[in-house]
Amino acid sequence: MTELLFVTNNQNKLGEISALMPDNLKILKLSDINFHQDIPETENTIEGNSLLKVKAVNELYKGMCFAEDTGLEIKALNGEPGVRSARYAGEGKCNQDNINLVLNNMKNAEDNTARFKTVLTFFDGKENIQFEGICEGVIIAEQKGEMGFGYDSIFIPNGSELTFAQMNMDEKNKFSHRKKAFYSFIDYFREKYIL
Ligand code: ITT
Repeated sequence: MTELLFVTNNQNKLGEISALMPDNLKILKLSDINFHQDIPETENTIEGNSLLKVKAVNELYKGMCFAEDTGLEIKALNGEPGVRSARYAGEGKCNQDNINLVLNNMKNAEDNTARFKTVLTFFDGKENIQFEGICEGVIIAEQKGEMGFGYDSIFIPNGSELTFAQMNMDEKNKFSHRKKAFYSFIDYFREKYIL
């Protein structure tokens, strides 16, 4: 069976992508190739950090792999937290600190529109190709829901009344930025490798 390494240390992402993976493709985790390092995200764009993750395993792993970087872009905050989504409140701060800072910065905002943007980078053994997925929605004033991760509890995607954190994984995947990027990639992959 064709194997695809998913370069991520985020178990929630792994769960969401695993649920979407076609049956005839096998997903490999970083632990399957004995890669246990943190990958510092040092680029200043989502595209750059997505590429950097794939490059981090290139020396060790020569097979096909993919990685993705995701950011929450809020209009009233000029696209922030964006590429700094994981570190918005500063290095060493936790996810709740990041959420608190967003809610605080949005207190007087008139426009609450926002979007999640995912850029997936696929390395085919020779070259890299990128796929984008966007989910438009709004930021709410108070956290709602217990599921999901990251900023899910303050984001409602357009077309729903629930936050991502009030949805189970299958429901989130109906709207999600990650699913859109992943499906564009899988469409490309199917055509190229005739799955
Ligand atoms: P990697 O190992 O894949 O890099 P990560 O957690 O560092 O995992 P990112 O840099 O792509 O992932 O994501 C930055 C942050 O954006 C992440 O820590 C979450 O707080 C948030 N985030 C990403 N995807 C999200 C989603 O689907 N829903 C809510 N928040 C999300």
